[in-house]
Amino acid sequence: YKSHTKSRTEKHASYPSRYFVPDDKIIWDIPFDAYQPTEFTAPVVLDRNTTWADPHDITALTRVFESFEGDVKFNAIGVPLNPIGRTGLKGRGVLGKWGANFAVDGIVTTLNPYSNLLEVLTITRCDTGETALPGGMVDAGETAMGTRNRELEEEVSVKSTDLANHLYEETLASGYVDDPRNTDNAWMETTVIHTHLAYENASEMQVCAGDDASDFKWLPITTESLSSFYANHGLSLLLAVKEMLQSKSSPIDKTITAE
Ligand code: RP5
Ligand code: MG
Ligand code: MG
Repeated sequence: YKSHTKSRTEKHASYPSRYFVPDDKIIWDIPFDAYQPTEFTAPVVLDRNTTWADPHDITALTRVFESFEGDVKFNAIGVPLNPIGRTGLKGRGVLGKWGANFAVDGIVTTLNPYSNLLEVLTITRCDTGETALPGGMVDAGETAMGTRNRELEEEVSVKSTDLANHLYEETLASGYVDDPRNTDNAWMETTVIHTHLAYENASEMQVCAGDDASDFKWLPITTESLSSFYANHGLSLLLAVKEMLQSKSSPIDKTITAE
């Protein structure tokens, strides 16, 4: 199944410890009688003035629960269940929405002619200090491209006009994110948009970190760098690069690959 490791083992700085979920006890259909996850929903999520959060009383919610992972399952009292399985924590943690919390991530790549390596524009996340793709939550009524453009502007000062002359652009299959903030009842799902630029355009862009990014970096894509990303962003990046290299409209000579 989908990568579901950080959702079970890592935790946000403010989270209590997760109840240990072994590999063979992830899926809900497998009985796990001893399972007693701690309930945790961050005070900011419970605050009535937090506009981006659902009411804590789930019966007061009228919206339909949507997910890229298919029909949402519910427990006996109508609380949505993580589509991949147990995380060792119930409640919403720091996530505002019950069920799926939708985000969009932007992959911006270029081929560095000096190193002959593909490079990706990454941020350092303020919350965990990890290298990540720039991205963020979808605002009400926003399209995926709208979120991508807004988040790139907020986090790395990249404007959609900087990307207009791309050599290649593709939206990847949307789905579950193995995010350390996930719980049994609230989880991240994302849509990834990949844009590949000519080196002359990428190197001329004025990049600057802001909002929930403390730094940025054009990172060479290597086996090592892919394994150090936040959540499953390294895996998303690998799939995006593969898709680009295999596509009919690939801007890159097939003999050149990421290391
Ligand atoms: C991840 O959290 C998504 O892939 C996206 O990168 C990010 C969105 O949350 P914030 O950056 O707004 O914290 O699951
Ligand atoms: Mg953001
Ligand atoms: Mg963000």
